[in-house]
Amino acid sequence: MISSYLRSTARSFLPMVFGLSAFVFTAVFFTVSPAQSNTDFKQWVSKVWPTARANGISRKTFDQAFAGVVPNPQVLDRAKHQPEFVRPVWDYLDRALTPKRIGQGRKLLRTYKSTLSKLEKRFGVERHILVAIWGLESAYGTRMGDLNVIRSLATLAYRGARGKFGFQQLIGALKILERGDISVNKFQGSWAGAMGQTQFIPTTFNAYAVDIDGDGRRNIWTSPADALGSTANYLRVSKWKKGAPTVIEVKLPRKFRFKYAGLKKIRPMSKWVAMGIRDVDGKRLKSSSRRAAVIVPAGARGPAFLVFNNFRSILRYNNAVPYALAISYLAKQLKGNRAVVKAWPLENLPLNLAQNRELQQLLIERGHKPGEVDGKVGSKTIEAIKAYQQRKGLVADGYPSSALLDRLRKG
Ligand SMILES: [Ca+2]
Repeated sequence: MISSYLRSTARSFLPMVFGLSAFVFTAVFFTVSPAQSNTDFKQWVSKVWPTARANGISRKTFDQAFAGVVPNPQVLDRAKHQPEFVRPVWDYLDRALTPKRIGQGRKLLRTYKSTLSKLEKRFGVERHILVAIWGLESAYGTRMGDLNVIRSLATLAYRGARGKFGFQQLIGALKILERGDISVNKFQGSWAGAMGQTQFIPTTFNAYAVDIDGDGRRNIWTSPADALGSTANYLRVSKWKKGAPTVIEVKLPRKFRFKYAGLKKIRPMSKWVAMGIRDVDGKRLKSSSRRAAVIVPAGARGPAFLVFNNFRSILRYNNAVPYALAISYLAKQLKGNRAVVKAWPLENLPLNLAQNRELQQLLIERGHKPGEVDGKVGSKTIEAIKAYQQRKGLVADGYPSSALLDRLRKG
């Protein structure tokens, strides 16, 4: 998992998983007896009813949804779990862009050719991106999670550290049942309520899911047309632009100043071209007013990319740069284009959670402002690293390497 990168949107806080890894089952979770805790839970459910009713849920739907439902300890366990190690971006891409996933995607492009043509026209989103998201979210509909959605979300709302999220999604989930998009016995998803082939959370589903096959139900579980269409609709509202670039691997000039790199440092292509940025083969890029940012996800020694507005649309689906790179490159490879050219700096391993916290603490002690000491490397931490690197005359790429941590430790 790469959760230190993650601020998900379509799936909220849900970490990027390739299918469902085995749950670590905690046999003894509740400090009170299960019977007592189930009684408490029932009382809690009765307090959910007024809000549900106010949101248009019928008593019948409500009772059916909660019939036999008790808290799920597996869900709480997953919610508490914070991965200690950050997966390197190249490792993430390796797992995402397997020959198997690429091969299956190419086959499905042929199988769903007419549906995809229809979706391209209606939503203005290219087929390769839709299939790439399908491939990464649910391995093309083969790994969707088989937990009872109401049970998972009620558990999070009742006892989880993510109570507010759980409650909001629980009400969203009840609305889905009320509308009849799916029956209660087939209402399944991941531990955090990400559902079906698109892995939408209920509020995303309610806002953006669409019925493409025309049966009156928005079925992202077993209808690939509805799932692909719902993804297309979500990208459309995320301002996807058909025919526009997503990401281009580039070659930075030898003396590139890394203070210009970063997702938020958006400039027109004409500026980047004038700075001497070329495509990865060294060819001149087209100078235009199109806006882009330069990112170096593994630091100055790794590959560099120009990312465009469409890249941001993918980030709205799941706000993690490795995820957006994986989707972009899966789409490229489905199209027959090549993978990332420059070698990743494999020795440049990312720091783990505890090391990132230490790094942030040391940066604060040196007078920098990396934001909260939480082990998560966001834009504030990156900017603080850059400021420190600049002050020390280092290449200011903002990458939290172990060499950098060593240097900070020495003072
Ligand atoms: Ca349908």
